[in-house]
Amino acid sequence: MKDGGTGKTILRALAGETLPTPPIWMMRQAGRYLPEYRATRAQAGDFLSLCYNPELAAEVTLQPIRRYGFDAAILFADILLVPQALGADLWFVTGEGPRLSTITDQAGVDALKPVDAIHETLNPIYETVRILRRELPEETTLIGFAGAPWTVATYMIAGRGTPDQGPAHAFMQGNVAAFEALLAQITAATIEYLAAQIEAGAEVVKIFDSWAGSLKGAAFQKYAVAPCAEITAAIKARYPHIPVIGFPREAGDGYIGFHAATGVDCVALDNSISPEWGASHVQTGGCVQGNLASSHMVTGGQPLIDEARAIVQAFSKGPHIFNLGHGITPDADPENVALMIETVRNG
Ligand code: 1CP
Repeated sequence: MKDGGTGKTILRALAGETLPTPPIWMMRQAGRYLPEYRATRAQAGDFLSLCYNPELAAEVTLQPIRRYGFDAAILFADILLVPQALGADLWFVTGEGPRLSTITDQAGVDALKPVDAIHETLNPIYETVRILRRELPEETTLIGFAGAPWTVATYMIAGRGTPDQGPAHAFMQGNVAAFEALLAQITAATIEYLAAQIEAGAEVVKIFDSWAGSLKGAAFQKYAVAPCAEITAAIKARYPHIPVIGFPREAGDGYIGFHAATGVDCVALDNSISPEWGASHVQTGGCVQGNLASSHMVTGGQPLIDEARAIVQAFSKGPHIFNLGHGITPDADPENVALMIETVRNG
C-alpha cells in the first residue's frame, strides 16, 4: 500500500496497529559509521556547517535510506541548535563533543532571545525538511525531532555534556525559579521549532530526553513528564494527526504510564530494560520503539541475530517499531546494520 498517510508502516504502528513485521529505523542512522557520511561531513567542513547546509543535511539523511531502505528517515540536525537559536554560543571540539556558553543565573535566562526569534537561525533546518519531503521514497516516513527541555537545559547550564548532569541539578536546587524559567523558555521554543518542522513536512516528531534517567520521583514528574506532556498537547492542538514519540532514556520505572501521562503515541525504550518487561509494563499503554543494544552493531554475529529475534518476539503482540536502545556508535560495522534489518524483516 502506498496511499500516503495510511500506507506507511511506521504511521500504522504509531496509530496502534500490530503489524506482522515491525517497521524499522535506527537512531543516528546518518552518522560517522558510514563512509558516505564522513565524506559529506568533510565536504561541509564541520558538523554545524553540515547541519545548516540544507542540501548536504538532506544528502546525509538520505544516505542510510538508499543504503538500507529503512522505513523512516530522521531529519539530520542536532538538539543543540535550539540553544544556539536562543542565543547561546555553540561549537564542537573535535574528538570531545559540544561546548556552549553557560547559564548560571536568572540574568542568563533573561538574556536569551525571545522564542519568535529562533526561526532566523533555524530556517535552514526547515529547508532541509522540505527537500527531504520531495526526495524521500513515498513509503519512507520523515521524522522531525527536538531535545526535551530537561536534556537541552543540562547542556545550556553546564556548557557541555556531563556524565551525571551535576551542574543542572545544582542549578535546580540553588535557584529553582531561574531553572524553571529556563525550562519554560526551552519548552516554548521547542513547540515552535517542532511546529515549523511539521509545517515544512515532518510527519512524526520525536522528543529526545537523553538524560531523563537522572531525574527521580517528583523531579521526574515535573521536569521530564510535564514538559513532554505540554509539548505533545501543543502539537496535538495544532496538528491532531501528527504522532509524537517520547524517549525518556533510562527512566526505569518512570516508563510505566508514560504514554498516558504525556499523551505521546509511542514510547522509545533504551536497552537497560528487557523487552519482556517493556512489553508487559509499557507496550500495554501503546506503541513502543526499541530496543536492541547499539553494541550489537559493533560485534554482530549470532548474538545480534538472537537478540533481534527475541525483541521482535517479545513485542509481537502489540504495536512496535524496531530500533536500537540508543544511537549507533562510530565504530559500528555497516554490515551489522544490514544483518539486523535482514533478521527483523525475514525472521
Ligand atoms: O562528528 C559528528 O559528525 C557529530 C556527531 C553527531 C551527529 C551525527 C552529533 C554531535 N549530532 C549528530 C546528529 C544528531 N543528533 C541527530 C541526527 C539524526 C540521527 O539520529 O541520525 C539526532 C537525532 C541527534 C540528537 C542528539 N544530539 C541527542 C539526543 C539523542 C542521543 O543521542 O542521546 C543528544 C544528547 C545530542 C547532543 C550531541 N550532539 C553531538 C554529540 C556528540 C552529542 C552528545 C554529547 C554528549 O556526549 O553529551
